[in-house]
Amino acid sequence: GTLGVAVIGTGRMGADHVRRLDEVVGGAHVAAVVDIDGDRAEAIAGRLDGATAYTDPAAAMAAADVDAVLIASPGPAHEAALLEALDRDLPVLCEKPLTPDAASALRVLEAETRLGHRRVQVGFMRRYDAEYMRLKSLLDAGDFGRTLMLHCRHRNTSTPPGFTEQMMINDSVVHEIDATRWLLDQEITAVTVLKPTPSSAAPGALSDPQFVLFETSGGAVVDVEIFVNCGFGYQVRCEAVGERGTALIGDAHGLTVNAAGRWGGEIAPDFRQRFEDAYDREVRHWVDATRRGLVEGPSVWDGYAAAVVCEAGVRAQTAGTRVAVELPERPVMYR
Ligand code: ISE
Repeated sequence: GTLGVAVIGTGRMGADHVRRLDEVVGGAHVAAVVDIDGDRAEAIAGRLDGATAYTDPAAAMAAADVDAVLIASPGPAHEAALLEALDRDLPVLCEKPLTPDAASALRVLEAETRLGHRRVQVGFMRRYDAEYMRLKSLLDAGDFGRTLMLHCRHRNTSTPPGFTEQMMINDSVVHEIDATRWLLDQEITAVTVLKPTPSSAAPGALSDPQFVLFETSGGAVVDVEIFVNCGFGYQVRCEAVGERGTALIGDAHGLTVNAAGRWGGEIAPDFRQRFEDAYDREVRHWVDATRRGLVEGPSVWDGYAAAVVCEAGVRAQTAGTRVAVELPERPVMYR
């Protein structure tokens, strides 16, 4: 039969993943829908064939028809769900961030290493985006020589209520942290954050945009503009600068239009449209690997390393100075 998945959390991403498992990805079905809002879980489960609604993640994971877990609840709820799934040795796809701080990410890492085998794929979906994949192949091929710098821009139209300055690092820049580690195959060794005078469109006390700088173990420098209330759309760009060439992704994935004396393309309203293919490929890959008894893709180590860098980034936001990243040795299981 197909893989019975419990989807935990039915917010923007969770609801999108339910649709994806139900309509897009073969080989899986939604067996359980979990949300602290029971009515919301009921409403979504009611529209699917053979799905049961729960408010308690543990109860869903205990159900006989649940073979695997997709965690899409808010970051602070991830640790409990991950530990429960690892306790039951269930395969997991966990949305980023793995957890919102390094101590809790380490507890998850320890639980998986105690188990003795990988069970969790972390939802760094940019690794499944066609443009990022091409950039990665290009850099790996080595034609440009060593990569010296990455220039990244990460812009959101606007933030939902309650979006904090720390979330600019933990929820948004965490993608560039993983992309940097993955593209360069290096660790991030230091973070600096500079803040221009905030945009007048920034809500409340949010200092938006910010300029984040990484230094890496191989001597590269990476700059990230994070601008989460830019107002005009969702835009993620990355330009790699090598010794013998540069490559840029993120600009043109839709139509190019000529009209009324202008030339130009479209900008997606949010990440669900911009990275739709990446999410599809990611979830398809997870389902296929899981059905073959494999665990692939970004690991708990990647999630933990990102959490350690995030913590340094959040300190750099308030310190206003360069903060070094202290990463322990990578456990054998993740080499
Ligand atoms: C969100 O959680 C994401 O993952 C998006 O990719 C990112 O652009 C956004 O800033 C986050 O809030």
